[in-house]
Amino acid sequence: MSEKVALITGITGQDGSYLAEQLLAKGYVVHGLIRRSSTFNTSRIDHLYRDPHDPEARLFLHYGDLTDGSRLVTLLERIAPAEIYHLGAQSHVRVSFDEPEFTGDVTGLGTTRLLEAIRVSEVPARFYQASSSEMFGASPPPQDESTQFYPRSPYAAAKVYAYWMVRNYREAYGLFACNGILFNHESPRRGETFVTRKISMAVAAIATGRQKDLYLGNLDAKRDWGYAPEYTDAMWRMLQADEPTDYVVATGTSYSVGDFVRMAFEHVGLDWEKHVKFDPRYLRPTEVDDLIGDASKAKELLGWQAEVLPPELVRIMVDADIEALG
Ligand code: NAP
Ligand code: F7E
Repeated sequence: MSEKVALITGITGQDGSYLAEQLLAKGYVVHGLIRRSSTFNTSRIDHLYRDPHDPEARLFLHYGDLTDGSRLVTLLERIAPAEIYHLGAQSHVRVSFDEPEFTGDVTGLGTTRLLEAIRVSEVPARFYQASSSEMFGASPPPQDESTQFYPRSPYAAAKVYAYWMVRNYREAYGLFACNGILFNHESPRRGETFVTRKISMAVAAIATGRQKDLYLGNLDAKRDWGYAPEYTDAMWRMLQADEPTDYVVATGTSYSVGDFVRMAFEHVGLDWEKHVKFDPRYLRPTEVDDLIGDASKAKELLGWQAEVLPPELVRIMVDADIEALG
Protein backbone atom coordinates (compact mmCIF):
# COMPACT_ATOMS: atom_id res chain seq x y z
CA MET A 1 0.00 0.00 0.00
CA SER A 2 1.24 3.47 -0.93
CA GLU A 3 1.55 6.10 1.78
CA LYS A 4 1.53 9.00 -0.66
CA VAL A 5 -0.05 12.35 0.18
CA ALA A 6 -2.26 14.01 -2.44
CA LEU A 7 -3.96 17.40 -2.61
CA ILE A 8 -7.16 17.80 -4.66
CA THR A 9 -8.59 21.20 -5.56
CA GLY A 10 -12.25 20.94 -6.56
CA ILE A 11 -12.68 17.92 -4.25
CA THR A 12 -16.37 18.77 -3.71
CA GLY A 13 -17.10 18.53 -7.46
CA GLN A 14 -18.04 15.51 -9.58
CA ASP A 15 -14.48 14.50 -10.47
CA GLY A 16 -12.94 15.45 -7.12
CA SER A 17 -15.31 13.11 -5.29
CA TYR A 18 -14.50 10.09 -7.50
CA LEU A 19 -10.78 10.81 -7.42
CA ALA A 20 -10.78 11.15 -3.62
CA GLU A 21 -12.54 7.78 -3.34
CA GLN A 22 -10.02 6.11 -5.67
CA LEU A 23 -6.95 7.60 -3.97
CA LEU A 24 -8.20 6.65 -0.49
CA ALA A 25 -8.77 3.09 -1.77
CA LYS A 26 -5.13 3.03 -2.95
CA GLY A 27 -3.95 3.99 0.54
CA TYR A 28 -3.25 7.67 -0.03
CA VAL A 29 -3.72 10.38 2.56
CA VAL A 30 -5.95 12.89 0.76
CA HIS A 31 -6.20 16.61 1.41
CA GLY A 32 -8.87 18.71 -0.26
CA LEU A 33 -9.36 22.42 -0.78
CA ILE A 34 -12.92 23.54 -0.06
CA ARG A 35 -14.63 26.91 -0.25
CA ARG A 36 -16.26 28.36 2.82
CA SER A 37 -19.98 28.81 2.18
CA SER A 38 -22.98 29.55 4.40
CA THR A 39 -24.42 26.10 3.67
CA PHE A 40 -22.54 22.82 3.43
CA ASN A 41 -21.19 22.08 -0.06
CA THR A 42 -19.60 18.71 0.71
CA SER A 43 -22.48 16.34 -0.11
CA ARG A 44 -20.45 14.41 -2.75
CA ILE A 45 -17.71 13.54 -0.25
CA ASP A 46 -19.61 13.27 3.04
CA HIS A 47 -19.53 9.46 2.79
CA LEU A 48 -15.70 9.58 2.79
CA TYR A 49 -15.25 11.97 5.70
CA ARG A 50 -14.26 11.02 9.24
CA ASP A 51 -13.70 13.34 12.15
CA PRO A 52 -10.02 14.40 12.04
CA HIS A 53 -9.63 13.25 15.67
CA ASP A 54 -10.32 9.69 14.50
CA PRO A 55 -6.94 7.91 14.21
CA GLU A 56 -8.28 6.21 11.06
CA ALA A 57 -8.96 9.57 9.33
CA ARG A 58 -7.16 9.85 5.96
CA LEU A 59 -9.18 12.65 4.34
CA PHE A 60 -8.54 16.21 5.49
CA LEU A 61 -10.33 19.31 4.24
CA HIS A 62 -8.96 22.85 4.25
CA TYR A 63 -10.68 26.12 3.55
CA GLY A 64 -9.19 28.06 0.67
CA ASP A 65 -9.98 29.65 -2.66
CA LEU A 66 -8.23 29.66 -6.00
CA THR A 67 -8.37 33.46 -5.99
CA ASP A 68 -6.21 33.54 -2.83
CA GLY A 69 -2.60 32.80 -3.82
CA SER A 70 -0.97 33.28 -0.39
CA ARG A 71 -3.33 30.69 1.10
CA LEU A 72 -2.22 28.19 -1.54
CA VAL A 73 1.43 28.70 -0.56
CA THR A 74 0.65 28.22 3.14
CA LEU A 75 -1.31 25.05 2.44
CA LEU A 76 1.35 23.51 0.23
CA GLU A 77 4.03 24.20 2.86
CA ARG A 78 1.88 22.54 5.52
CA ILE A 79 0.61 19.55 3.50
CA ALA A 80 3.70 18.88 1.33
CA PRO A 81 1.76 16.71 -1.15
CA ALA A 82 3.53 14.35 -3.53
CA GLU A 83 0.73 14.77 -6.08
CA ILE A 84 -1.57 17.72 -6.76
CA TYR A 85 -4.75 17.23 -8.79
CA HIS A 86 -5.97 20.66 -9.82
CA LEU A 87 -9.68 20.22 -10.60
CA GLY A 88 -11.12 23.42 -9.10
CA ALA A 89 -12.72 25.76 -11.65
CA GLN A 90 -15.78 27.76 -12.61
CA SER A 91 -16.58 24.90 -14.98
CA HIS A 92 -19.91 25.87 -16.58
CA VAL A 93 -19.53 27.04 -20.20
CA ARG A 94 -22.87 28.92 -20.39
CA VAL A 95 -22.19 30.69 -17.08
CA SER A 96 -18.77 31.76 -18.36
CA PHE A 97 -20.50 34.05 -20.90
CA ASP A 98 -22.29 35.78 -18.00
CA GLU A 99 -19.20 35.90 -15.78
CA PRO A 100 -16.19 36.07 -18.13
CA GLU A 101 -13.92 38.02 -15.78
CA PHE A 102 -14.60 35.77 -12.78
CA THR A 103 -14.13 32.68 -14.95
CA GLY A 104 -10.78 34.00 -16.17
CA ASP A 105 -9.73 34.69 -12.59
CA VAL A 106 -10.66 31.28 -11.15
CA THR A 107 -10.29 28.92 -14.13
CA GLY A 108 -7.31 30.66 -15.75
CA LEU A 109 -5.34 32.57 -13.12
CA GLY A 110 -6.24 30.02 -10.43
CA THR A 111 -3.91 27.57 -12.19
CA THR A 112 -1.09 30.13 -12.29
CA ARG A 113 -1.52 30.83 -8.58
CA LEU A 114 -1.19 27.13 -7.80
CA LEU A 115 1.82 26.68 -10.09
CA GLU A 116 3.50 29.68 -8.43
CA ALA A 117 2.70 28.25 -5.00
CA ILE A 118 4.53 25.04 -6.00
CA ARG A 119 7.50 27.02 -7.29
CA VAL A 120 7.92 29.31 -4.27
CA SER A 121 7.19 26.61 -1.66
CA GLU A 122 9.64 24.25 -3.44
CA VAL A 123 7.35 21.29 -2.73
CA PRO A 124 8.46 18.48 -5.09
CA ALA A 125 4.92 17.63 -6.17
CA ARG A 126 3.65 16.17 -9.42
CA PHE A 127 0.86 18.28 -10.93
CA TYR A 128 -2.30 17.39 -12.86
CA GLN A 129 -4.19 20.13 -14.74
CA ALA A 130 -7.87 19.61 -15.65
CA SER A 131 -7.69 20.74 -19.26
CA SER A 132 -10.74 20.39 -21.47
CA SER A 133 -11.93 19.36 -24.92
CA GLU A 134 -13.64 22.77 -24.97
CA MET A 135 -10.18 24.15 -25.86
CA PHE A 136 -10.57 22.56 -29.33
CA GLY A 137 -13.84 24.43 -29.80
CA ALA A 138 -14.34 25.00 -33.53
CA SER A 139 -11.49 22.72 -34.70
CA PRO A 140 -13.12 19.84 -36.61
CA PRO A 141 -13.05 16.26 -35.22
CA PRO A 142 -11.39 13.95 -34.51
CA GLN A 143 -9.33 15.93 -31.98
CA ASP A 144 -6.06 14.68 -30.49
CA GLU A 145 -3.07 16.22 -28.67
CA SER A 146 -1.83 17.94 -31.85
CA THR A 147 -5.17 19.53 -32.83
CA GLN A 148 -5.16 23.33 -32.87
CA PHE A 149 -7.04 25.06 -30.06
CA TYR A 150 -9.94 27.31 -31.11
CA PRO A 151 -11.77 28.27 -27.92
CA ARG A 152 -15.40 29.33 -28.27
CA SER A 153 -16.21 30.59 -24.76
CA PRO A 154 -14.60 32.53 -21.90
CA TYR A 155 -14.33 29.17 -20.10
CA ALA A 156 -12.43 27.60 -23.00
CA ALA A 157 -10.16 30.64 -23.37
CA ALA A 158 -9.32 30.46 -19.64
CA LYS A 159 -8.50 26.74 -19.98
CA VAL A 160 -6.23 27.41 -22.98
CA TYR A 161 -4.32 30.01 -20.92
CA ALA A 162 -4.01 27.54 -18.03
CA TYR A 163 -2.88 24.77 -20.40
CA TRP A 164 0.00 26.90 -21.67
CA MET A 165 0.98 27.99 -18.16
CA VAL A 166 1.30 24.30 -17.23
CA ARG A 167 3.47 23.67 -20.30
CA ASN A 168 5.57 26.71 -19.42
CA TYR A 169 6.21 25.60 -15.83
CA ARG A 170 7.14 22.14 -17.13
CA GLU A 171 9.65 23.56 -19.58
CA ALA A 172 10.92 26.50 -17.48
CA TYR A 173 11.21 24.84 -14.05
CA GLY A 174 11.22 21.11 -14.82
CA LEU A 175 7.90 20.59 -13.01
CA PHE A 176 6.35 17.13 -13.48
CA ALA A 177 3.10 18.59 -14.83
CA CYS A 178 0.49 16.99 -17.11
CA ASN A 179 -2.48 18.41 -18.98
CA GLY A 180 -5.29 15.89 -19.12
CA ILE A 181 -7.42 17.07 -22.05
CA LEU A 182 -10.61 15.37 -20.97
CA PHE A 183 -13.69 15.20 -23.14
CA ASN A 184 -17.12 15.41 -21.48
CA HIS A 185 -17.55 12.87 -18.70
CA GLU A 186 -20.73 12.37 -16.77
CA SER A 187 -22.20 10.35 -13.89
CA PRO A 188 -24.99 10.40 -11.32
CA ARG A 189 -22.82 12.98 -9.50
CA ARG A 190 -22.75 15.39 -12.46
CA GLY A 191 -23.77 18.97 -11.64
CA GLU A 192 -27.51 19.39 -12.14
CA THR A 193 -27.29 22.18 -14.75
CA PHE A 194 -25.07 20.27 -17.21
CA VAL A 195 -27.17 18.86 -19.99
CA THR A 196 -26.86 15.10 -19.34
CA ARG A 197 -27.82 15.37 -15.68
CA LYS A 198 -30.54 17.88 -16.46
CA ILE A 199 -31.96 15.29 -18.86
CA SER A 200 -31.59 12.26 -16.56
CA MET A 201 -33.20 14.10 -13.62
CA ALA A 202 -36.06 15.34 -15.78
CA VAL A 203 -36.68 11.89 -17.28
CA ALA A 204 -36.80 10.40 -13.77
CA ALA A 205 -39.22 13.10 -12.62
CA ILE A 206 -41.44 12.77 -15.73
CA ALA A 207 -41.47 8.96 -15.55
CA THR A 208 -42.67 9.11 -11.94
CA GLY A 209 -45.31 11.75 -12.62
CA ARG A 210 -43.54 14.62 -10.85
CA GLN A 211 -42.80 16.79 -13.90
CA LYS A 212 -44.34 17.28 -17.35
CA ASP A 213 -41.87 19.09 -19.63
CA LEU A 214 -38.14 19.52 -20.09
CA TYR A 215 -36.83 22.79 -21.58
CA LEU A 216 -33.56 22.58 -23.53
CA GLY A 217 -31.50 24.65 -25.99
CA ASN A 218 -29.43 23.31 -28.91
CA LEU A 219 -30.12 19.60 -29.52
CA ASP A 220 -27.73 19.35 -32.49
CA ALA A 221 -24.39 19.77 -30.68
CA LYS A 222 -22.38 16.53 -30.63
CA ARG A 223 -20.28 15.41 -27.71
CA ASP A 224 -17.94 12.55 -26.84
CA TRP A 225 -19.47 11.49 -23.51
CA GLY A 226 -17.67 9.12 -21.13
CA TYR A 227 -18.11 7.91 -17.55
CA ALA A 228 -16.48 10.10 -14.90
CA PRO A 229 -14.90 7.45 -12.59
CA GLU A 230 -12.94 6.05 -15.55
CA TYR A 231 -11.65 9.54 -16.33
CA THR A 232 -10.41 10.19 -12.79
CA ASP A 233 -8.50 6.91 -13.04
CA ALA A 234 -6.78 8.33 -16.14
CA MET A 235 -5.72 11.39 -14.10
CA TRP A 236 -3.98 9.17 -11.56
CA ARG A 237 -2.26 7.14 -14.28
CA MET A 238 -0.81 10.33 -15.78
CA LEU A 239 0.98 11.20 -12.55
CA GLN A 240 2.41 7.64 -12.23
CA ALA A 241 4.07 7.73 -15.68
CA ASP A 242 7.85 8.05 -16.14
CA GLU A 243 7.64 11.36 -17.99
CA PRO A 244 5.20 14.29 -17.82
CA THR A 245 3.23 14.99 -20.98
CA ASP A 246 -0.29 15.88 -22.18
CA TYR A 247 -3.05 13.40 -23.01
CA VAL A 248 -6.48 13.37 -24.64
CA VAL A 249 -8.98 11.23 -22.68
CA ALA A 250 -12.15 10.32 -24.60
CA THR A 251 -14.32 7.44 -25.79
CA GLY A 252 -13.96 8.11 -29.55
CA THR A 253 -17.77 8.06 -29.94
CA SER A 254 -20.12 10.89 -30.83
CA TYR A 255 -23.76 11.46 -29.95
CA SER A 256 -25.86 14.61 -30.24
CA VAL A 257 -27.72 16.15 -27.32
CA GLY A 258 -30.87 15.00 -29.16
CA ASP A 259 -29.55 11.41 -29.22
CA PHE A 260 -28.96 11.55 -25.47
CA VAL A 261 -32.49 12.86 -24.91
CA ARG A 262 -34.02 10.14 -27.10
CA MET A 263 -32.07 7.33 -25.40
CA ALA A 264 -32.99 8.62 -21.92
CA PHE A 265 -36.72 8.79 -22.66
CA GLU A 266 -36.67 5.43 -24.49
CA HIS A 267 -35.10 3.84 -21.41
CA VAL A 268 -38.30 4.58 -19.44
CA GLY A 269 -40.63 3.83 -22.37
CA LEU A 270 -41.57 7.46 -23.15
CA ASP A 271 -41.62 9.47 -26.38
CA TRP A 272 -39.25 12.42 -25.94
CA GLU A 273 -41.08 14.57 -28.50
CA LYS A 274 -44.09 14.77 -26.20
CA HIS A 275 -42.06 16.27 -23.35
CA VAL A 276 -39.07 18.26 -24.67
CA LYS A 277 -39.57 21.98 -25.37
CA PHE A 278 -37.19 24.60 -26.71
CA ASP A 279 -36.02 27.58 -24.65
CA PRO A 280 -33.56 30.01 -26.33
CA ARG A 281 -32.22 30.96 -22.89
CA TYR A 282 -30.11 27.79 -23.02
CA LEU A 283 -28.39 28.71 -26.31
CA ARG A 284 -24.83 30.03 -26.20
CA PRO A 285 -23.48 33.08 -28.07
CA THR A 286 -20.96 30.73 -29.68
CA GLU A 287 -21.38 26.95 -29.67
CA VAL A 288 -19.00 24.00 -29.90
CA ASP A 289 -20.65 21.83 -32.53
CA ASP A 290 -18.73 18.62 -32.80
CA LEU A 291 -16.27 16.89 -30.47
CA ILE A 292 -14.82 13.38 -30.90
CA GLY A 293 -11.61 12.57 -29.09
CA ASP A 294 -8.78 10.33 -30.25
CA ALA A 295 -7.31 8.85 -27.05
CA SER A 296 -4.72 6.63 -28.77
CA LYS A 297 -1.84 8.21 -26.83
CA ALA A 298 -3.48 7.52 -23.46
CA LYS A 299 -4.10 3.92 -24.53
CA GLU A 300 -0.52 3.43 -25.66
CA LEU A 301 1.30 5.18 -22.76
CA LEU A 302 -1.12 4.71 -19.87
CA GLY A 303 -2.98 1.53 -20.84
CA TRP A 304 -6.21 3.51 -20.43
CA GLN A 305 -9.33 3.11 -22.51
CA ALA A 306 -13.00 3.95 -22.01
CA GLU A 307 -15.31 1.05 -21.17
CA VAL A 308 -18.68 2.73 -20.53
CA LEU A 309 -20.16 4.29 -23.68
CA PRO A 310 -23.23 6.54 -24.02
CA PRO A 311 -26.07 4.00 -24.24
CA GLU A 312 -24.91 2.43 -20.95
CA LEU A 313 -24.03 5.84 -19.47
CA VAL A 314 -27.59 7.06 -20.14
CA ARG A 315 -29.01 4.02 -18.36
CA ILE A 316 -26.70 4.46 -15.36
CA MET A 317 -27.71 8.11 -14.95
CA VAL A 318 -31.47 7.69 -15.45
CA ASP A 319 -31.62 4.65 -13.14
CA ALA A 320 -29.69 6.52 -10.43
CA ASP A 321 -32.05 9.50 -10.61
CA ILE A 322 -35.12 7.25 -10.47
CA GLU A 323 -33.68 5.48 -7.43
CA ALA A 324 -32.88 8.82 -5.76
CA LEU A 325 -36.56 9.79 -6.04
CA GLY A 326 -37.37 6.75 -3.92
P1 NAP B 1 -17.49 20.67 -10.98
O1 NAP B 1 -18.37 19.54 -10.55
O2 NAP B 1 -18.10 21.93 -11.46
O3 NAP B 1 -16.52 21.00 -9.74
C1 NAP B 1 -15.76 22.16 -9.71
C2 NAP B 1 -15.03 22.24 -8.38
O4 NAP B 1 -14.26 23.46 -8.34
C3 NAP B 1 -15.97 22.26 -7.15
O5 NAP B 1 -15.38 21.53 -6.11
C4 NAP B 1 -15.99 23.74 -6.80
O6 NAP B 1 -16.29 24.00 -5.46
C5 NAP B 1 -14.53 24.10 -7.10
N1 NAP B 1 -14.32 25.55 -7.23
C6 NAP B 1 -14.99 26.41 -8.04
N2 NAP B 1 -14.53 27.66 -7.88
C7 NAP B 1 -13.54 27.60 -6.94
C8 NAP B 1 -12.71 28.56 -6.32
N3 NAP B 1 -12.78 29.87 -6.63
N4 NAP B 1 -11.82 28.14 -5.39
C9 NAP B 1 -11.75 26.82 -5.05
N5 NAP B 1 -12.52 25.87 -5.60
C10 NAP B 1 -13.41 26.26 -6.52
O7 NAP B 1 -16.47 20.19 -12.12
P2 NAP B 1 -16.10 18.69 -12.61
O8 NAP B 1 -17.07 18.27 -13.64
O9 NAP B 1 -15.82 17.85 -11.42
O10 NAP B 1 -14.73 18.98 -13.40
C11 NAP B 1 -13.48 19.02 -12.70
C12 NAP B 1 -12.49 19.85 -13.50
O11 NAP B 1 -12.34 19.29 -14.81
C13 NAP B 1 -12.89 21.30 -13.74
O12 NAP B 1 -11.71 22.06 -13.76
C14 NAP B 1 -13.53 21.29 -15.12
O13 NAP B 1 -13.43 22.57 -15.71
C15 NAP B 1 -12.66 20.25 -15.81
N6 NAP B 1 -13.26 19.47 -16.88
C16 NAP B 1 -14.46 18.85 -16.69
C17 NAP B 1 -14.97 18.04 -17.70
C18 NAP B 1 -16.27 17.30 -17.51
O14 NAP B 1 -16.81 16.82 -18.53
N7 NAP B 1 -16.75 17.12 -16.29
C19 NAP B 1 -14.25 17.87 -18.90
C20 NAP B 1 -13.01 18.51 -19.04
C21 NAP B 1 -12.52 19.30 -18.01
P3 NAP B 1 -17.84 24.16 -4.95
O15 NAP B 1 -18.34 22.75 -4.75
O16 NAP B 1 -17.69 24.94 -3.71
O17 NAP B 1 -18.59 24.88 -6.04
O1 F7E C 1 -23.52 21.29 -22.60
C1 F7E C 1 -26.19 21.83 -25.10
C2 F7E C 1 -25.12 22.89 -24.97
O2 F7E C 1 -23.31 22.32 -20.35
C3 F7E C 1 -23.40 20.28 -23.58
C4 F7E C 1 -18.27 21.05 -18.85
O3 F7E C 1 -18.01 19.99 -17.95
O4 F7E C 1 -17.85 19.63 -20.74
C5 F7E C 1 -18.81 20.48 -20.15
O5 F7E C 1 -19.13 21.55 -21.01
C6 F7E C 1 -24.17 20.68 -24.83
C7 F7E C 1 -23.86 22.10 -25.32
O6 F7E C 1 -21.48 20.78 -21.22
C8 F7E C 1 -28.90 22.62 -22.85
O7 F7E C 1 -25.38 23.98 -25.86
C9 F7E C 1 -28.68 22.08 -24.93
O8 F7E C 1 -23.70 22.06 -26.71
O9 F7E C 1 -23.59 19.81 -20.53
P1 F7E C 1 -23.03 21.05 -21.08
P2 F7E C 1 -20.32 21.48 -22.09
O10 F7E C 1 -20.67 22.86 -22.46
O11 F7E C 1 -19.98 20.53 -23.18
C10 F7E C 1 -16.61 20.25 -21.06
C11 F7E C 1 -15.69 19.21 -21.63
C12 F7E C 1 -16.04 21.01 -19.93
O12 F7E C 1 -14.81 21.13 -19.81
C13 F7E C 1 -16.97 21.81 -19.10
O13 F7E C 1 -16.39 22.10 -17.83
O14 F7E C 1 -25.57 20.68 -24.53
N1 F7E C 1 -27.43 22.11 -24.38
N2 F7E C 1 -29.59 22.42 -24.02
C14 F7E C 1 -27.54 22.43 -23.09
N3 F7E C 1 -26.61 22.55 -22.14
C15 F7E C 1 -27.03 22.87 -20.88
N4 F7E C 1 -26.11 22.97 -19.88
N5 F7E C 1 -28.35 23.07 -20.60
C16 F7E C 1 -29.34 22.96 -21.54
O15 F7E C 1 -30.52 23.15 -21.27
